Amino acid sequence: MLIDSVTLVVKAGNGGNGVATFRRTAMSAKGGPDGGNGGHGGDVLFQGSNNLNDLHAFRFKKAIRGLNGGDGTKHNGFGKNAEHIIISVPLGTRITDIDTGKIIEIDTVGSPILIARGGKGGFGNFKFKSATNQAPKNRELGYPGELKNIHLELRMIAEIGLIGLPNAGKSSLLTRLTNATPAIGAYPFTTLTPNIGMLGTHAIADIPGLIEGASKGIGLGTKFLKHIEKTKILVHCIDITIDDPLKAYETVRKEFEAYNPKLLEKPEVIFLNKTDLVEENKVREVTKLFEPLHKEIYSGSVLNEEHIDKLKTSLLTLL
Ligand SMILES: Nc1nc2c(ncn2[C@@H]2O[C@H](COP(=O)(O)OP(=O)(O)OP(=O)(O)O)[C@@H](O)[C@H]2O)c(=O)[nH]1
Ligand SMILES: [Mg+2]
Repeated sequence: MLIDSVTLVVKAGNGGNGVATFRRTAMSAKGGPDGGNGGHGGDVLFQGSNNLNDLHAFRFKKAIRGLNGGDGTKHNGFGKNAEHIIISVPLGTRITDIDTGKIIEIDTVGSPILIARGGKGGFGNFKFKSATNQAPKNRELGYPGELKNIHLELRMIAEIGLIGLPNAGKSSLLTRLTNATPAIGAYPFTTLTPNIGMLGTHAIADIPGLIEGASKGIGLGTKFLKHIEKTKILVHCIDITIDDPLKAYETVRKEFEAYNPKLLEKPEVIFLNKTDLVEENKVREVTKLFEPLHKEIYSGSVLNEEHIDKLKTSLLTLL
């Protein structure tokens, strides 16, 4: 299953404590202050990665903790600054700060982005020495690292989106175009969350079926349509065995329009599926119905290797 939404606590490392110590040597029984400063706590940063497909890695994670800075030592020894932690997330991850609402989109493999800053180290007593106070006993504790409550949501950047009514054969098609192994069932809403597969280096997303009224929350609603906002091509799967294939097409398009009319402008390939179940006549007839749309139309069966290869080639060419 694709894990596309997680909530996490991110706690940066605390600063190390400053210490209060005094020089004690054979020569000076009452030396001056020599307590060193604490080291800085480690930051927690997030960075986009090409090698991750989902938020799987965070499935059982509740919190990410940065490393604490080291405490200061005598002889004005400074505590060690903690190393920063860099967390990899897939491209297309949206990070929302739950408390402030601030949103960061990770869309490139760029430099790491700071999410929680480590705490400053505390000053040791050496730092407090002044003309009027030659033997300060005070020192600072380290400052706490920042704590952020965040929500990670994957807005997947699949290049191809498989769309259509429930039971049209989207998941079946995904298994034939890619190495993915989603559930396939002879009933609507087999797919409840998007599946993803790779055709070479191109990600293809199988989107749960849409039905009339999806934009009003009927069926699974349109919450998964966010996954196709950034796709380059849509493959609209249509079950050729149903009574009114053109109406099936229009139903899905209407829901797109209600969700985000921009989706209607995406290049769309029409795949009339399950041709093995009907007469050749019927295939010709239905294809004619779709011709006025001036889209690329393919017809075939997911059970037919030749048909799938043809579709594959044309998708790769389009990309
Ligand atoms: N005979 C035949 N059956 C097909 C073909 N494609 C899909 N099916 C069958 O149609 C049914 C639905 O297929 P799925 O791939 O689960 O359909 P889906 O569009 O992913 O459905 P949802 O996940 O419910 O939206 C399954 O029983 C498939 O075996 C085809 O080309 N020929
Ligand atoms: Mg499915």
